[in-house]
Amino acid sequence: LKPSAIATEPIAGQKPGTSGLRKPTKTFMAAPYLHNFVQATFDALKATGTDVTRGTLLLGGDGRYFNNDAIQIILKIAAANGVTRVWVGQDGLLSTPACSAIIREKGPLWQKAFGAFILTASHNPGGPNEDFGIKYNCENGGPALEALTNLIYKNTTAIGKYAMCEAFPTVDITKLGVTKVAAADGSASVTVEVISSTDVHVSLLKSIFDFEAIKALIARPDFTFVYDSMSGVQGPYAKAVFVDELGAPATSLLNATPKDDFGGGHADPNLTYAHDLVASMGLNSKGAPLDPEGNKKDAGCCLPHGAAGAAVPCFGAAADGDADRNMILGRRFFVTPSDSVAIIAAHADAIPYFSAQGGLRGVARSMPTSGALDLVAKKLGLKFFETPTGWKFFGNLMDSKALGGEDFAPFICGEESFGTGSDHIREKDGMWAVLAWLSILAHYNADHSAQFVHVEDIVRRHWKTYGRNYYSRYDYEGVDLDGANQMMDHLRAHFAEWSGATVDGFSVALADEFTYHDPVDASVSANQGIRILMADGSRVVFRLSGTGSVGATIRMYIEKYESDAAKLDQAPADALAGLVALGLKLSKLTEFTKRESPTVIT
Ligand code: VG1
Ligand code: CO
Repeated sequence: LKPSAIATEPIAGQKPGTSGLRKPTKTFMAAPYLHNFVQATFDALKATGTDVTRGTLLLGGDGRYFNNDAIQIILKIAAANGVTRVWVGQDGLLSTPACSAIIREKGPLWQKAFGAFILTASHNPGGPNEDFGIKYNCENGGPALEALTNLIYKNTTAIGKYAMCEAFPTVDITKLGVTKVAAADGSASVTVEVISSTDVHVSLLKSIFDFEAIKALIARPDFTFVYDSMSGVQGPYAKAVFVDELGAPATSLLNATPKDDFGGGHADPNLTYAHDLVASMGLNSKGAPLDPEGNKKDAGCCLPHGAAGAAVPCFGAAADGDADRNMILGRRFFVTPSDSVAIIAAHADAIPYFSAQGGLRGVARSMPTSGALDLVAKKLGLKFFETPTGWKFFGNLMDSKALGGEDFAPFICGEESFGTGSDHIREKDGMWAVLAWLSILAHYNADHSAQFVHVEDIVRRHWKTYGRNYYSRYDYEGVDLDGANQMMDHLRAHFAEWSGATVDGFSVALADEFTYHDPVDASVSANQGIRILMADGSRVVFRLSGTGSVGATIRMYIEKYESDAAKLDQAPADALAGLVALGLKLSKLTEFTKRESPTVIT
């Protein structure tokens, strides 16, 4: 346990983005890239008063290439920095929501985790030629706030040495159990415990949802569903929840064995990347039914007429690499993430966690997420917040009471990027969202002899009540950074003149750059996206992604609100065409980036 001080030099570009530091795997594998970042984090923790010698450090990742080597390296650095207890997920696996749950729930006070290193680049592809990532979560279970990530970054720019116990043994992380490593003179010791990856999170979910009701739904002979873990970390959780707890057949699970390259796929649950699932739910990559007449032909719940004549399940869902995202599909029906969070909020009483606390009190969405949630908040009289992109901003709202402010809990929040969750943890939770939808389905279908109420029926009913927020996101991935910055500067230089003007027939109420004033800690986050807001509530928003690892990704978000009952059934692409054209014209996107079309439309 003798720490060595190893000389190192700053490495440029170690600035955590929207959710941690993500870079090509090869960059991370080249020592001391990971070492510098981990040491910079420990230095930041010490400088901000976290005593890492007490409590436990949690360690695990989404199983991507380099996951387990990184764990052994971090163990050596943690030991040298005075950490005395570590929990490691079995096989090195821990989903992002499970980490948040374990930090919050596991252990008696003296053992409680003070934080976690989560090894993931989330929805970015994995493998030796793809991306790796690391992020630090704090003792509330949420991602480190900007004050801490800025300090970590600052430390990486000035680092001169890192500490490492080079003789620390390689710990077998495949078997549950405790390894105690003691100094030769007995003066110090480090306890590494390999823990179940799934237990804590699954018990938490069982305390939130009515598993018996969901079990009864799944047991219906006419109910079928598929869940695609996309070869990410969700597989073991999906087995534990759906098969072991809810009695679903193992054949309901797709890609449920974690792979270090996610099977060569892009573990991002959307209409483009989850193509197999999407096709098996009877949909094309635009979210439109492959057989538009299919649902009318099918009586009861789930009968044939899917892709290639296969049976189309009643319900489908998918997770991303680190299992914090979700995609919700009905039979031949795609639920936009913005609608999903609004509909879950509107049905919160179908979930015991909320009904037992006297009902939902607060909701929040990220700025680019559609206004569907706002309408629910208004109607139900809920506290409502609009935050910048990234889950860390929701945490302060959930913790408001603990921080001496108002109590907004119980709380639901979501992002357009397939992220949904509540204040049961401080990360988005892919499994939670799916169980929320199954709870809603169980609620509508408690009478097993009645006509089955589908996901599509529930969503259409919602639109009838609240109106429909047509929504789409255009992603331009891997564009030249200079071009992307020039485009944003061009928008910045011009939005003032569009405010209040009529542009191409659109009446622009306000065009600005979103700045967030955190109502809890009064921190200010500027430059959170340029928005062009129309008088009728329609919007076009531009942002640069903060999760890419090379070049830039431009995101253009388009939204149109429609309350006319006769116009609720348009193809989103048609409903949004005028706004897309306006956004492309005002931003001069093609001129600045030379891109004629987006990489992905979600
Ligand atoms: C993207 C999404 C954002 C999400 C973030 C992390 O960020 O837009 O909503 O919170 O990814 O998700 P950006 O900066 O690239 O737009 V995950 O599942 O990759 O941790
Ligand atoms: Co993720």
